[in-house]
Amino acid sequence: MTNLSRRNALKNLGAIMALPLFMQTKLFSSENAKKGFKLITDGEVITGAHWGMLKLTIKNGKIVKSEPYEKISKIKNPFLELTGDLVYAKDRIKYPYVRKSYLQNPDDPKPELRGRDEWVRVSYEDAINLIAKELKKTRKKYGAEGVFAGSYGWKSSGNVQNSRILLHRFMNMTGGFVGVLGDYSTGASQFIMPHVMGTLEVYEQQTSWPVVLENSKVVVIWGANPIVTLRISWTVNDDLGLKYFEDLKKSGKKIIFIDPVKNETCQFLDAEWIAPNPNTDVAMMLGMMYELYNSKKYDKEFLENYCVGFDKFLPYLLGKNDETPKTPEWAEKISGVSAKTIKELAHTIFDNRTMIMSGWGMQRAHHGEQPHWALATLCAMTGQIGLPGGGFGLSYHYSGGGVPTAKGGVVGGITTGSTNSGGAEWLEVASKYSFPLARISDALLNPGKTIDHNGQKIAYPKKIDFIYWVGGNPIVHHQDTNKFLKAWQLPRTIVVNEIYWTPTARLADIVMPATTSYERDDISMVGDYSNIAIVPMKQAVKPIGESRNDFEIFRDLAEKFGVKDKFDEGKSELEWIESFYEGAYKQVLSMNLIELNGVDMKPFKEFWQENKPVKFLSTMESESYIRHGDFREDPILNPLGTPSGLIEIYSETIEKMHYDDCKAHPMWFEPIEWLGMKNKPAEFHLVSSHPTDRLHSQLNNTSLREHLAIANREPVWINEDDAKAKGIKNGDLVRVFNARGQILAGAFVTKNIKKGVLKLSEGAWYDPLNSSEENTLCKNGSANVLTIDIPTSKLANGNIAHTALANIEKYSGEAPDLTIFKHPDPKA
Ligand code: PGD
Repeated sequence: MTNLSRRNALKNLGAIMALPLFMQTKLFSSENAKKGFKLITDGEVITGAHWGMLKLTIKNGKIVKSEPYEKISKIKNPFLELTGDLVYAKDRIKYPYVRKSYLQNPDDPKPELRGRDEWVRVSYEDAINLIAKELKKTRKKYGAEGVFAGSYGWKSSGNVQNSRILLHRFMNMTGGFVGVLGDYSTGASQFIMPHVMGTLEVYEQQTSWPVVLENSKVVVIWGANPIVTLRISWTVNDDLGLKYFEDLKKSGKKIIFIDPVKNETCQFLDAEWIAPNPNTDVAMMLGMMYELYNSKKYDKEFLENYCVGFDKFLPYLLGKNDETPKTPEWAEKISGVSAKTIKELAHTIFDNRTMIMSGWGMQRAHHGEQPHWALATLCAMTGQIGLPGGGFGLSYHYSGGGVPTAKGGVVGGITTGSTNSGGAEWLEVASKYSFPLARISDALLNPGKTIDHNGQKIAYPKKIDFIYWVGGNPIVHHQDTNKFLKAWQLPRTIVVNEIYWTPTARLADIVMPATTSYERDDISMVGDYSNIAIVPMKQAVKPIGESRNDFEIFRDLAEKFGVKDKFDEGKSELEWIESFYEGAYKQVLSMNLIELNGVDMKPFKEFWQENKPVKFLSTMESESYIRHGDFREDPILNPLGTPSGLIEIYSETIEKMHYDDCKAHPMWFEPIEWLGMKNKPAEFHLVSSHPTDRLHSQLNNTSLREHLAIANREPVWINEDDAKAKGIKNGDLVRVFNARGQILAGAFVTKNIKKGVLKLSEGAWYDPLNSSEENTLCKNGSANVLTIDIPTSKLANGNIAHTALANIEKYSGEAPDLTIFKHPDPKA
């Protein structure tokens, strides 16, 4: 931002500050703050979402059409057409609401009535005052330790309206909060892989697709569904990940697919399907390693020069200490995959240049630290890590991993403001009390408890009395919903900024109406790994009802704490966007890319007015990128970030932790529930994969649900033989249940799932039949009602969503109506 525009902004602010808060907010969201840019009421607006760049057609100020700005792959992405559904959804939260008992007496708010109490509509100003007052009260009584604002979730794209960061920014500047460690996606791998490979691996650029397409002879996709998951990205989807999977299909390479479910990707690629029992991949990998060792097909030189600890792992593999050699026959008994197939697979990946692309589902399981560690060990034995098209990659299924990175400008984003805005001390508080995200129920139910985590001891906060959640849906995303609901009753205050009346919003005390990203201005990069473009995310329509941008809500709250100036640094939302854009523009100018690469990038005003993305080109270097290629070339000059600088098959760091559930080398551990266990508590293994027709729980309230629901519920996949044995027919309403809970679902009878396995995607909105009754039936089919809430191990404390047994039966009762998509305020 130029000095002049900053001075002007400050001058304007001086005048604005004299106005009452309500009017200030109005002014900020009005044309004045838009520096002369007008809302397009008839025409086209370009914007972006997790599912890609969008072209919206606007008529009379309403969105009448939503389509891809451009489509690179031929794989259809129906999410791109749903913008109208999202903006004009019947269950939009249009006004601030407070739960009646909370409003009557915030000191005795009857938390047990959450989800059942009446909602009272209040003015925006009253809601802001109430949040500020109660937050101050909590902080005074319990300090930063009393306020949880870890607030995890996939929110919406956009670098300014990043709701979680804005929440943290506000909390940091006003007294601190309890945060979290890790995430749900890669809770186990992001803690184990730094011990093994020295980096997270799960969020790193992969060997580039052109290198894979040119060099890999075989591609193994192990536990992933890229055709589905690549329809979304954390920033704005570049569609290139899908395009490369199309190229893979066309290449005619041998593709092997390992998954209990023959999912959309396996079907699309027409791949060879190997179906292990859920949670038994490590046993399969060990069987393959045994076979390689036994047939002397392993790269001794690689193990000696690039790895440590194979010698210490070998006795385990050969069964020297536990009298259990991990033979393919041993693996067959556990995984249900024949020893013959395991042996063949081992030879195939050794004899051919093979890229093993693994998803993250297998690490969202009990002992989820083991699969990716075992995979790294297997690939170390083949000696292909760091070779073109060989080794393993843990991010090809996510946000376009492997799509070559472009050379261009990168737009910045709003920060937590902790370093330059006087928040450092609070950051310390936040980090002191932060706990592993997936332990949230445990932390609420066991205040002050000390747990082990990655070699450290962590004490939970002594009293979390205030929760502020934005951009996430924890009632749906967290494991063991019935347990979580008990934990959720403990804090005195729960505030949620939401767009829709999600299950989480319904279980709050104060609900702030948030705009969708189509009702506000923002900016984003396109392609998490490719950085292929900058997309203007221009406001398309006026905010619905009294909904506000998260930026406004937190700025107005900051005002109540006297830190508005620190919060917004004197800039309007558009000026923040401008400053981020200008940063990227400077980078492009300094690299002379306009002349050298023909990049069409102009100063901000023209860019914003032009309403089209700025595109960048990938480089030769990024197209030929080989993950760990430099390490392979010279492990002394380019060591890994592990203590030894090498791949740690045996980790002395982990050995020193003395954990019983994660030892110093990869191992097979029996999960707490699985098909091979004695005295199974239920008959089927339930996997709760990421959904085909949603982004987690987002889009469940759109017309897409109506097309894809079965019996008006979440579909549950069941093998045709299992269905026959249970008297279940395709389309039947079924009850899926275990000791933790029960849900209704619609049966999808198919041969594309292994016998004994059920698939129910995560993210269906929790819809209790009778919320005052314990373990009540979820009418819509939320998978987490059935999952287990224990940690992967003491090392990572990740979630174990994919470890759960459940029963299934045809539902004979009368089908109850769904209520979760209806507006809770009859007057609204
Ligand atoms: P979303 O549905 O994306 O799920 O859990 P997550 O909470 O991220 O929730 C985002 C919410 O943010 C939505 O309700 C949306 O309306 C709201 N929102 C969107 N934009 C904005 C905004 O601008 N402002 C505000 N205030 N709100 C906004 C996902 C989580 O689920 C993840 S990441 C994973 S990997 C886990 N996966 C599994 C799994 O595999 N299996 C099971 N059983 N459970 C899982 N849970 C986890």
